[in-house]
Amino acid sequence: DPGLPRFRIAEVRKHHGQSPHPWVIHDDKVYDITDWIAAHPGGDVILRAAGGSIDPYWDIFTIHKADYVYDILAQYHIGFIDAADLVDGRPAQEQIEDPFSDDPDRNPALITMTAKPRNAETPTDAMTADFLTPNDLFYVRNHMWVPAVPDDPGKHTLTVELDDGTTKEYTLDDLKTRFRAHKVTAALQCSGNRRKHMSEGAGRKANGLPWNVGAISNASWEGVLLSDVLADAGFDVASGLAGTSEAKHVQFSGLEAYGASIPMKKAVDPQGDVLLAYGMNGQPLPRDHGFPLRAIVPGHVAARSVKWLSHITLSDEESLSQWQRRDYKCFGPNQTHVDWETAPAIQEMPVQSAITGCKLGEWTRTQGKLAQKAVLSGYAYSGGGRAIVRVDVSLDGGKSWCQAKILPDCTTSDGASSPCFGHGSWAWRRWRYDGLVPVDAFKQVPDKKGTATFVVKATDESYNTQPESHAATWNLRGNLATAWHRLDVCSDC
Ligand code: MTE
Ligand code: MO
Repeated sequence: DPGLPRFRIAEVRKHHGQSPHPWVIHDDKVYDITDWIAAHPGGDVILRAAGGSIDPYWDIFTIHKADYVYDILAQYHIGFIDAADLVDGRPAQEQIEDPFSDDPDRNPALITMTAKPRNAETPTDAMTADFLTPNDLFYVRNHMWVPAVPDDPGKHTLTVELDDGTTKEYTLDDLKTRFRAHKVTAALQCSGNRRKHMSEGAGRKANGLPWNVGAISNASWEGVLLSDVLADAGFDVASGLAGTSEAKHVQFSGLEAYGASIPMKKAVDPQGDVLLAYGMNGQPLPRDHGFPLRAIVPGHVAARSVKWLSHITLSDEESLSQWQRRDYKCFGPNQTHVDWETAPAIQEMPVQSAITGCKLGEWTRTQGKLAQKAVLSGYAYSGGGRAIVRVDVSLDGGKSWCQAKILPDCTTSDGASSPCFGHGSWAWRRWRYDGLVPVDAFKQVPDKKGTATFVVKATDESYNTQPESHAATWNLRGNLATAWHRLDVCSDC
């Protein structure tokens, strides 16, 4: 209705998220969303956009770009933006809030994939320099903006809702003072780690950020046990353990509307070490990693370790979020139009390894043949707390193999540089290999002196090992790219 009133943007701003009548702008139209909030499927995160334009948020939550969403919004249309505030029919760019304007500063050494939202890899030289990745070099995977720091972090509240609907609230101070603190050393790995290799190796582009080897990092986390908090909130942990509770899943939600869930079995497993963490490597959680509180689900895909944790809900159902139901699942290489319901959500991770360092040295002779010294390093990791038992390295493209030395991190033997906390093998293992590359492993390529292909694959304690080819495990979302890591290395190039 073109007869509706015109509003200046300054007027719309007064109808912010805490006002009694929140408004939003979409294109040049103004909507009073007061009555929509309770019905909004994404919850009251919609208030983040109130007082301004909803469009930058819908660029993040692309799920909204559907006709039915516009139809819903149309019911709340109350007016238009005054022509004085429009440029080319839209509110001027500088008048629109940037959802990412409050994101923290980052270490420039991180390899940025996308700035808004922030996605960045650990730089290769820092990958396995330390057993525990320094906090400011830990990879970052944000689907949205980083929620604002609460005025008083100790007052940040976590709401725990049991399956009978009863709720209990804990402030961060409550968690720290009323429960025993635990430390757990655990790697987090994004299910998209090495997706770039999958696309290149299979010769088919998989959808998603083209992560290299750096969407995995390792840290020591400090917090309280999820099962202790559930017990305190009134949940019968023994029934969860026995599998007799009605609640089968523990759903986590973050302040910016991200959500995911884990099976009850993992949540209450006394050896599962699921933490509500507020500390990382002896410091408070950095904002990018979930300050002031996050879930840490060791051995599982990092997508379940929900950051900026504000709600825990026990349910007979998995989280309804798109990240539980419409993403982070794998299908066959032929399945390009998928029925998401037919595959389980990724939880425990498969076995993975990568080469993160490679130095060629001087030429020498071995058994009468010329060979070049090579020093390789990298990581190996498996999910479910399964220990890495062997790392195989090949310097000739997979024809012959040797075993890398697994560094003594996490062990009690002499030379252990870092102890590990927790019941499972949740941390990554670093490996080193000193070897000789036979001269005939370097294939002569025009313009290059010679290229050899180095390969690594790891095996875990269940004798699971990595697939040889990415073609065999290619999937449309490029999840769980765990095929042998092949690295072409050029001598004297
Ligand atoms: N939690 C919230 N609230 N929002 C997010 O975007 N990303 C998930 C998980 N938890 C995410 C989240 C994904 S996909 C990954 S890989 C890890 O956080 C990344 O954790 P990190 O940024 O601390 O490395
Ligand atoms: Mo992820």
